Amino acid sequence: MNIIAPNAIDLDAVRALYELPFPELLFRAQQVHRAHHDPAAVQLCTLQSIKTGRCPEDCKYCPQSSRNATGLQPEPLMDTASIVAAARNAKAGGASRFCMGAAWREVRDGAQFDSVLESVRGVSGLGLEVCCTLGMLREDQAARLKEAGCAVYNHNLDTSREYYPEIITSRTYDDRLDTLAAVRRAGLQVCSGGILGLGESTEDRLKLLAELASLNPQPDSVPINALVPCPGTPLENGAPVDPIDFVRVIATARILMPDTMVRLSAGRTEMSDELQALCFAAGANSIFLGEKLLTTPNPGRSDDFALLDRLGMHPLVPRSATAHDHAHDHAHETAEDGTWAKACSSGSCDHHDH
Ligand code: SAM
Ligand code: DTB
Ligand code: SF4
Repeated sequence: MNIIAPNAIDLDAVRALYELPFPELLFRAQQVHRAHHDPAAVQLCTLQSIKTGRCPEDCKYCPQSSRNATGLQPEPLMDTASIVAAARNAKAGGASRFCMGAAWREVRDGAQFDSVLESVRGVSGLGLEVCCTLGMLREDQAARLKEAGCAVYNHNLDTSREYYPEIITSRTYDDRLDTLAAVRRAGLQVCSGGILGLGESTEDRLKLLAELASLNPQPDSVPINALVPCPGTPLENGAPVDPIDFVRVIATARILMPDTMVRLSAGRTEMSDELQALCFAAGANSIFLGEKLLTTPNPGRSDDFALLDRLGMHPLVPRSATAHDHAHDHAHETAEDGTWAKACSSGSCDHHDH
């Protein structure tokens, strides 16, 4: 299957959006956002590193690459019971999606993959949406993940095709696109995004967005990470991304990929509440919840719930978790005045955490 759209998104069109006056860009992003999503709902995902460190890949940003002397304590593949226990905690803490990450170059058939499949079965049995990010994989492996109950596979393009070789040389951009195509063919949802702050230009960021938006179908979720500069990596002194530029990227992603979940991903510990609020206003509608990403810190759960509360926002209830679809098929729920979730604010809904 060709996953590049026949009418690939034109870079000039992406740039024209990105360069709009800020209020106009935000207005347009909000229009798209509320036509396709509940703008007050945020998907809450929890990450679990199920195999940590000693990765053979040379990703310059990554604390888990064996090429980077980061002092990270490597850990072998977690057993299924421990993973399911972590997932149960994540669910109790409010997450609806559980994402398992392994510091692997690629998935290899054998006992370790069988163990991951067993863990996927266990976690999906808890009623959580399961996402895996295990490196490159083939279609038959993706199909086995799906069969075990995995809904989504994360594999990031990370940056533009042109800038990519500055960051990773141990696998190619086309390797990444091949994995995404295999994931799609197997019927899994595609989660693919990138990192800002790798030393890339604005043009590289726009090319990344054009590349993601040209996937056919477009990714179901797009994580936008801000580099977490890790001591011992070549990017340990990476300059922080300009916050307004960051919001522009989120807004442009929202307009280009209307149905996609845009995830405000790594880097939130360095972001103010105000910046995160602007990102939500620009169309971000997903975050990682919990004190840890894979190996680096993330804002605490209670801080995040306090922020959502302060903003009058609420956790997204996944469709799979709803007994009926009265108020959850949000794409058809926009009221005449353009506001959302009227049915739920009546208090009669027992699915949203009001
Ligand atoms: N090894 C698998 C792979 O690379 O596909 C899965 C795990 S890998 C850690 C997942 C993603 O985390 C990377 O593609 C990258 O976008 C992001 N990431 C890793 N280190 C990061 C950092 N220091 N700051 C921000 N994002 C990071
Ligand atoms: C993604 O785009 N970001 C997440 C998830 N997908 C796997 C990972 C962020 C990792 C940040 C560095 C760390 O904690 O090791
Ligand atoms: Fe390995 Fe993934 Fe880190 Fe690259 S990003 S070094 S593939 S764990």
